[in-house]
Amino acid sequence: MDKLQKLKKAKIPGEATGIEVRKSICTICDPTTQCGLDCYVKDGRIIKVEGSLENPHSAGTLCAKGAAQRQWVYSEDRVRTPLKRVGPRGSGRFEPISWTEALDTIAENLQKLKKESGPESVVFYCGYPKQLRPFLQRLAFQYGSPNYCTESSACHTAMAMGWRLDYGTPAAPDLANTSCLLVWTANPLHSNTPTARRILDAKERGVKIIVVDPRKSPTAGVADIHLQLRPGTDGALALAMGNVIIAEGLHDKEFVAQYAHGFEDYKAYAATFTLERAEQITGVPAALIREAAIMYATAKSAAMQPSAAPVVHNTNGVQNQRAAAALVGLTGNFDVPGGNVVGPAAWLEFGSGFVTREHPYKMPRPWSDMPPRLGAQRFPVWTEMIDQAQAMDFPRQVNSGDPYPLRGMVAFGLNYRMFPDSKGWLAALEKLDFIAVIDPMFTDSGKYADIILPAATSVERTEVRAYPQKYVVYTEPVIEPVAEARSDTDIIFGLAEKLGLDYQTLDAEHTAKLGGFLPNGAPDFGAAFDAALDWMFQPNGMTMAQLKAHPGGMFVPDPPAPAFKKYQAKGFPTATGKMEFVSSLMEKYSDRPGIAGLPEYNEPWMSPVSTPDLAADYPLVLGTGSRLPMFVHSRMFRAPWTRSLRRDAMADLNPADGARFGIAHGDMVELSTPTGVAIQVKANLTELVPAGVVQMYHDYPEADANSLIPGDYLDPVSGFPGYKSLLCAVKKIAPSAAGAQGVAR
Ligand SMILES: Nc1nc2c(c(=O)[nH]1)N[C@H]1C(S)=C(S)[C@@H](COP(=O)(O)OP(=O)(O)OC[C@H]3O[C@@H](n4cnc5c(=O)[nH]c(N)nc54)[C@H](O)[C@@H]3O)O[C@H]1N2
Ligand SMILES: Nc1nc2c(c(=O)[nH]1)N[C@H]1C(S)=C(S)[C@@H](COP(=O)(O)OP(=O)(O)OC[C@H]3O[C@@H](n4cnc5c(=O)[nH]c(N)nc54)[C@H](O)[C@@H]3O)O[C@H]1N2
Ligand SMILES: [Mo]
Repeated sequence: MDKLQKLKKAKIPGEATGIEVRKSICTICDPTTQCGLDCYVKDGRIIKVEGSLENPHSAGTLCAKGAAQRQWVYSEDRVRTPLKRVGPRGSGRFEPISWTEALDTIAENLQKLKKESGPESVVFYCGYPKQLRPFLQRLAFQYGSPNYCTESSACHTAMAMGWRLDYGTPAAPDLANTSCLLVWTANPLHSNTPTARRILDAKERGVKIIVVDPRKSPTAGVADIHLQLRPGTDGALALAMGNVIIAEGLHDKEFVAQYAHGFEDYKAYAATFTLERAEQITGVPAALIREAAIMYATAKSAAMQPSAAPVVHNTNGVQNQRAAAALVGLTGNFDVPGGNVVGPAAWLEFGSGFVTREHPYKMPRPWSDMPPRLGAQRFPVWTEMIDQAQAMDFPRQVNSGDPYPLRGMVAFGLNYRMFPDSKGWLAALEKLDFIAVIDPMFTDSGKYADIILPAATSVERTEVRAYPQKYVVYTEPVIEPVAEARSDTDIIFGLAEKLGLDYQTLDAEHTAKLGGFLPNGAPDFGAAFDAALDWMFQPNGMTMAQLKAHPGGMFVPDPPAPAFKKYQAKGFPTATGKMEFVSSLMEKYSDRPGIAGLPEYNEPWMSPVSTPDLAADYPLVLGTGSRLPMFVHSRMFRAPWTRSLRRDAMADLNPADGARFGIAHGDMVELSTPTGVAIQVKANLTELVPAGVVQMYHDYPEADANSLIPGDYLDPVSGFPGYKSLLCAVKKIAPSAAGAQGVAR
């Protein structure tokens, strides 16, 4: 082989090989991860990807999903052109159409629905993607619909609500400076590689680590203390820890006296959670609860690492989250170095140490100017706190027409299988008069749309990301869009133009800069994107031109110096101006079941304790969706590399339960819940899950865990589903084809 061929084979970049390294961002998984991506491009195609070394967040790493980037970008399942449905809903029969026809069709239908049933009859939905959100929210509100909702109806927001009900604001763990880390609860070793690395670094520095988790997760594996609780009992555990801390006199007396509201009531309530009672409820040995409480309260500084999901994926989720978060203030760890710190929310509400004008951009009109949004009657606490509609109420409102009919949907990244009672969700979707779906992939949800538009992936579009290291990256497309794909924001700008909305008016200066290109000039959507971001980033003095000059990213210039205990001067952004052990907002709605001023503990609605009759037939606790490292919701099943890492839909079952129910590793089992629905999966016997608990990953197209969960199994505070704790039964239906293979992980 000659030298050049060798260089080409080794994919060495350079003039001779024609291989160029271009910077992008992997957006396959979630925004707190999103690793820097070095794309090796030759002849307009990505031939290899690596992690960007200079990115301080991901530090050159990529996970299995990121490494399969090319299989995602060049997937057979990509939508190649705009499509018009020609068969019945769900048939999958579509015909290619032009972009002009597609956008015109969507605009005509939206205008028609607005005229006939009001703009509120159209739902603007965004699934997993994040970058387009401020733009879509603005589009919805300018069109006049309050029904802007996202996958955050099931992710992150309820956790933030828990913190905000206590403190008025979330507070992030100061991992770099802490001496004790309480992980309540997350498993970043599977879900978030940059955070995993920081936790392992902390471990090496000698930081004490406590992990709360029903499973022996890899993160629990590095803990000094593992509190292995029964799913959904977080509130009881937290209240018992609070009780130990107060009884031992380890609480911050000055903080609770001066800066907290309702401490005496909390103290009295927590006192009912004795160690014995807590052990009975949670299954965690009393001595271990006590040891963890004392370790956390006596550490020089202690930080709590929450997650967007597991605690709040329970019917008492927000209350449980409040009880856990209350320990931070109780022990004087709120807004102090090494504790949980309050910083400004930056781009896409992701704390990066700088301020933006994102909020005014996405809220061009107040809620009071629009009809009530989805979920407003059913989830009033959510509605008072969150600038979005609660999508969990979608099936109910479609079916009842109460308080008004819903008739249309424009959805960026829609997956009906992420919602509880997924089949009911799909049935509601089918009833709409008009659906447009925008997705890079031809999906099962897309088959129900009238129009499908092909979305570009992150490597085909401009991407802007801000990281907690106060680092911002602006990336240009590294390849031409696959077939006719367009970026989500271009599609939104295009729709705004067709709808004749005054979308680009930001302020006089920026409107002038845009030269009034909308609605009559030749649209330059790239310029519109940059101008909008320039406007949003302006308070911080950072411009897109500056960012473009640093393709791998740059540190935020002159970020404000971190300040601590800001509440001493400003108070807390709550109704009382104090940290609220008793929440004023929750008290307002405390006549409703499951809502109370104190962070009360309630059993999961379905559990061996709350519904013993059901438990006689459904003896196991079902948790769904604990993250697997190779999949991310519905996305990576379609990539052969990642799918090969776990080929079959499997439910995790403790070997003791295997023995109890006569199930061997690899057997086909029927997994059913009191809904009467059952799915067929393989049994994965593993010590990862405790006896009595079954864990099933969600979003498998062939075995949909969400079809097992009732649609109204929702936390009344947030509307979040109780994905992590209900009841189920397992029954062997066929022996393993390969025979028992012993215990696997
Ligand atoms: N049972 C159970 N259910 C759960 C959970 C659980 O733990 N258990 N977790 C919940 C949580 S926390 C979350 S966040 C949700 C996630 O739920 P979803 O957000 O629905 O996640 P996905 O199905 O992966 O993504 C939706 C669609 O977005 C598309 N997409 C990807 N990138 C882009 C893009 O750049 N542009 C556009 N337009 N589309 C794109 C994908 O192709 C996919 O079709 O699931 C929730 N559902
Ligand atoms: N590889 C991969 N990474 C992902 C995702 C993915 O799908 N795949 N999804 C992304 C998204 S959308 C999110 S929201 C995050 C979630 O990130 P994480 O929260 O870190 O991940 P999970 O596995 O959902 O939950 C963490 C742990 O919660 C435990 N758990 C289950 N039920 C309960 C309970 O009732 N109480 C307590 N205290 N713990 C419980 C589980 O055993 C699990 O080990 O991950 C993100 N990262
Ligand atoms: Mo999530």
